[in-house]
Amino acid sequence: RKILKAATALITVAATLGAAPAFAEFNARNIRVSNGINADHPVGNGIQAMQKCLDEKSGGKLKLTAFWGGALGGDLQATQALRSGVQEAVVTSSSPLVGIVPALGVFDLPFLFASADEAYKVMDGEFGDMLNKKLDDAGLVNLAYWENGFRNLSNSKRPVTKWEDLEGMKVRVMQNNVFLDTFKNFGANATPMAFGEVFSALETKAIDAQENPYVTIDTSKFYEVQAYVSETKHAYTPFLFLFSKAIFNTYTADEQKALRDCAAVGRDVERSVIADLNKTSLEKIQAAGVKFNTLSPEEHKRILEKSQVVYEKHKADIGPDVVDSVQKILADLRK
Ligand code: TF8
Repeated sequence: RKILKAATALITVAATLGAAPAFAEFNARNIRVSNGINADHPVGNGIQAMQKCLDEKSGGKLKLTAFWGGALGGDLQATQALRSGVQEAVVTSSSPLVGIVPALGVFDLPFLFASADEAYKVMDGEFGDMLNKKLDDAGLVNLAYWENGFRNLSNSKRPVTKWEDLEGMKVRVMQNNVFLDTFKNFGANATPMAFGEVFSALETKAIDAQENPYVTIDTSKFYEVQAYVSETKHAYTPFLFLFSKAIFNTYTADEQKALRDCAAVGRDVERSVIADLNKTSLEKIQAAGVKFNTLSPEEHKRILEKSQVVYEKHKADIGPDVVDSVQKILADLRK
């Protein structure tokens, strides 16, 4: 009888353990998140929201520690650290990673997306999942597609109202062949350069121009060393919230799920802060004396058409199926 009693007690304990403790499957984890941009970029708001969500789900066990301004290295360097399992996470543009996953180059194609909404539908749907599989094969778990956003051109020379204005302009581009060819095709003197070097290259006039979303021109202070900003919206760049697959695989299923779910919560906050800040950032840039112009609809159409050669040139590298697939999704969305 004693044995029976003991056994029953044990079963009761086991049942209680199995049912209750919400935080049983969470271990204390310190997750370093590398960022090339600065803490006041909306990614900062996204990470705060993600942390709050993780606190609730993990009882404070999963902790994000964000590093800013490329303190842990640039996009590519940090991503390689994830692949070799020495660093947990990075928020990076997709563009510098095309050497690892060529299909990511699809996002670099000029004028691919006409609106942020189109980009969200493509990234958050099956197409985004398909690219996530390719990232996974390369040792990278993409928790969610965050936003870098629509890119605009700033320079120290002249207003750019038509593509001929770019003739001979020294434009810094990301280390990415689609961007390189897009700007070469306009007649610019395109120079690939890591993001961390851009501010001083603009300041010393080693380069004339760079292109990034308004929010980055604001938070990375490029407006201090530029005289003109032109709304070109020539490309939309996603941010990927990447996790080291080697490290992710050592986490429990609950931890993995919490990270994915909370990365989506952070994504929504980050995107909405960008939507608000786009306007405020542009106002701040103009208030600092930078002259602003948009492109006329006719010129926008002309530039878009001139850029189609870049699609032809890079389709084979990106993967013809990948390019065809995104174009089909976009055509359906535009019906
Ligand atoms: C670029 C990108 C960067 C981001 C950031 C470093 O121009 O747009 O702003 O990738 O994370 O290099």
